[in-house]
Amino acid sequence: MKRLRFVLGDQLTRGISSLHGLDPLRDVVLMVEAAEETTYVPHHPQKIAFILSAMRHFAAELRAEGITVDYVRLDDPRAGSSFASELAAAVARHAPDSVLVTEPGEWRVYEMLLDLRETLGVPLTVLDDDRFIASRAEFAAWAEGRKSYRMEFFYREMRRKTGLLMDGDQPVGGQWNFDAENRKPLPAGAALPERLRFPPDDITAEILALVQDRFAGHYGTLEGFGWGVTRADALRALEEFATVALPGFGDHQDAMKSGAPFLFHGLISPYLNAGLLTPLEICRRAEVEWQEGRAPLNAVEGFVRQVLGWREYVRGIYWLKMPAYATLNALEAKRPLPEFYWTGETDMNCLRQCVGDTMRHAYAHHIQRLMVLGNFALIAGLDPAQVAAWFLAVYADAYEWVELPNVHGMTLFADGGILGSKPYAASGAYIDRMSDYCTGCRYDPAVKAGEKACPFNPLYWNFLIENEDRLAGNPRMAMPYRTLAKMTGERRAEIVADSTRILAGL
Ligand code: FAD
Ligand code: DLZ
Ligand code: SF4
Repeated sequence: MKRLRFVLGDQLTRGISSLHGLDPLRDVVLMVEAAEETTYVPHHPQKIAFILSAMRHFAAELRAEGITVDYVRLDDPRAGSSFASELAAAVARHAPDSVLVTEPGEWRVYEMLLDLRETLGVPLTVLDDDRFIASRAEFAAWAEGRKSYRMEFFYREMRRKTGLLMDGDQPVGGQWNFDAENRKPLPAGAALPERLRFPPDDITAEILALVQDRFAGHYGTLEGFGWGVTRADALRALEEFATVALPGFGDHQDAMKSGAPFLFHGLISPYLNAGLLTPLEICRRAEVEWQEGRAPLNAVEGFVRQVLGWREYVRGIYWLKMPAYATLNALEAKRPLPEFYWTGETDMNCLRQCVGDTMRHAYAHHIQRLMVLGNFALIAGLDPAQVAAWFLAVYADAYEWVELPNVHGMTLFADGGILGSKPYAASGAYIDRMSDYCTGCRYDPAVKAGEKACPFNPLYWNFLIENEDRLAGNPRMAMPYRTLAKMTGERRAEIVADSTRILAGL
């Protein structure tokens, strides 16, 4: 029985289900650098370089084991343009008895595989992706019959299932969640850890030249590319995070600082999402740091909650609600994405800093994404589809299964509350409290109206005014709506006038 095993660019795990039971004497592994995948959104060049280099390294590791890998390069003259055309061509080349592939991370690719089943001429089996802690079926069973889904309850199930940070059936430390301790700003002059970056080897250097040649027009710079591209690199990055940054991860998880996007964050999402690390192993590694007394519980629980809770939860929501989820727009937001998301050219320093970090590193940490880039998109009423396309393009870790629920659910409330219970809207005061951005800004977060006012201030209240019918009844929005109700008609008119001027200037 000869099997063709198709491995996608975010499935670079030796234990992936499509490689189970591989027979090196008969089977062929197919990997494809596909033009369509590199261009379906204008990916950041560092994202393309990371994926292609990691793919080439993984293929080399498989070959070193004696496995036959049919690897189609982007610059290969025989290369077609898409997964579909390359898979069909590979079936013609190898005449396998069947094709195996692990379920992909994007609906678009999943549909393509289902369509191919009809036309490929050999049986194609789509296998579960067992790298996730909860399978799609398990999440669907958890969601079944619930009036609302909330991450916190799902997370507790995952803690019980894995035994992570558990003492019998109770959470260690007597509490499931230490989030309240994880909101401290960075003290002035705080020492930050130097973070590990990886100098390109020969394979990566070749890829960087290819990407520079083909994708120079894409947003973002290749200069200073420092991502690891192998499992060994990713394990080094994990060790560095666990020993150097994890102890500070909890306290300063929400802090932001000019020119310092990495702070105490993991910098591991590209590795995790591409398969170079698995979620369970990184949670267990973090747990050891707490068990050995080297990292506090609020840091380790905070980290584990992101991976075991949020990451699994958003994936569950994605597969439960797609394909309709991509078209939801509960707040009927329609404004086009402003050009400054692509250029960084804006007087709002927080946005300039976060777009700049994104362009330089294909990375920004969670609060930069949620409370600056995302918050502005929410309160300015930007079109969710355009915002989602931007987030999918610009980060090295972006795949639709994780990006879309974060954008449509967590950030823009475009899903009307499927993923979270309220929109994370905030005024300039939040950004001022959690960052040093406002000191370098031409606007003032303490000024509420007029030309000098931080644009986030009027836009925040304008957002509440514009969405009063939709949001005023939400119990978690009661406090701001009570404040809004106390405002005079003149103050409301001033907010609307300032917001109209700001939005017209976008
Ligand atoms: P850390 O801060 O060190 O967190 C550890 C890990 O927890 C991350 O590596 C990640 O795997 C996981 N995690 C944390 N928060 C989330 C979350 N909300 N959803 C899923 N996993 C989470 N993450 C992606 O992996 N890909 C994306 O395309 C993506 N798009 C996002 C878009 C928006 C608008 C927002 C608000 C968040 C998005 N996130 C995305 C989640 C989060 O911002 C990144 O996972 C995180 O910044 C990655 O950096 P890190 O590895 O240093 O994370
Ligand atoms: C994002 C991406 C890019 C840029 N290039 C490739 C590629 O050339 N080959 C490949 O197999 N995968 C690539 N990917 C990832 C896919 O676009 C897609 O997101 C995942 O395969 C979905 O699971
Ligand atoms: Fe951003 Fe407003 Fe602060 Fe300027 S003043 S950095 S626009 S929050």
